[in-house]
Amino acid sequence: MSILRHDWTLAEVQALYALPFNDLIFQAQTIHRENFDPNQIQVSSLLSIKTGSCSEDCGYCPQSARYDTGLKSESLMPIDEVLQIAQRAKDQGASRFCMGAAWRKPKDKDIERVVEMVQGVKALGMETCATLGMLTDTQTQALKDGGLDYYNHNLDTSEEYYSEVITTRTYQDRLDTLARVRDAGINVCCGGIVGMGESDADRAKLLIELVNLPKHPESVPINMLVQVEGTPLMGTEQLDPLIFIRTIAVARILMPESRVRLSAGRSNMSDEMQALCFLAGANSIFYGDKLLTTDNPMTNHDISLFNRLGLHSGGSSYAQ
Ligand code: SAM
Ligand code: DTB
Ligand code: SF4
Repeated sequence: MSILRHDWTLAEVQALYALPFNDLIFQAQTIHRENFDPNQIQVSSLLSIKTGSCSEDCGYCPQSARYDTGLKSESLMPIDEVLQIAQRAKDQGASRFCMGAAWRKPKDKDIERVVEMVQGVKALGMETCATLGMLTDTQTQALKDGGLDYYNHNLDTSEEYYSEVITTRTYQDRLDTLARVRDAGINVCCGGIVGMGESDADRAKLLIELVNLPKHPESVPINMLVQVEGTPLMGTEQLDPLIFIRTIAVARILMPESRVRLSAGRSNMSDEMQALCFLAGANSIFYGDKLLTTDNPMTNHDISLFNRLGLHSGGSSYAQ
């Protein structure tokens, strides 16, 4: 067990980022081994249950109605279709099923349908996660009562850089939804995106925001921006992959007991880069050929990568 701190300073986090790479990875891997089985990776599968036509202006997102990305919009998927896809994901080895919807905030009648999906997915014996945008207290409670295990709601970046990327909702809106989810007793999945043109300080500040939440999020997805034609962030200068790996390592050190998820962007990463991310303390991935609307590595490829690295997805999550 590690000490869980909520008082990291910018100088301390920047000092971690500035360590020689080998020292940083050694520190992260040491902490990782104190808290987890180092060869076990949790696998989640994602499904977009409602696609596109979103009113928000998130500059990275192919699903915003404001950008012409050629994406075909789809209304809320029928429950039986969702359950068929969840069963397939389970058969392929996913332990958690995450349902994503392109909403600013759901309507109460949408929540009723999502609750039925949650109940159905749980009945298949999978953990459930949803990411539906901003929630009210009543909606959060309805999801909790329906058995939702995790809610994903990302802070995305530092508070300062946030307004460069999104103008239609505030950082505080996101913190408010996260507080509702935490207070309702649902596990929190919260992380961000790097490679959006943010500075080193912005990346450090995002991690400090996450660590300074009243409780560390149980899951911390670290996404590498997937650049999509038509979105404002298309053409952003590529982030040095070593800085991405450092971000994973710093997240591991700051949040020793959280699942750090190597999330979007794996399709553009080499096997060797992903191996370094696992060495740096990532112990969760999105599994399945699609993220929400963009490509993810083929399942066969991930199975072969796990075999080559001696990783497994089952068994105990924590170090004995
Ligand atoms: N609409 C809801 C919301 O934004 O809260 C839920 C779905 S939204 C697509 C979930 C998350 O996906 C975003 O917060 C963002 O972190 C991530 N995301 C979206 N587009 C991405 C991209 N192009 N690259 C990396 N991550 C992305
Ligand atoms: C998260 O942090 N990453 C996932 C999940 N939470 C919902 C989404 C990634 C989306 C990538 C772009 C797309 O496929 O549309
Ligand atoms: Fe809408 Fe979510 Fe995409 Fe933002 S990230 S445009 S809220 S779907």
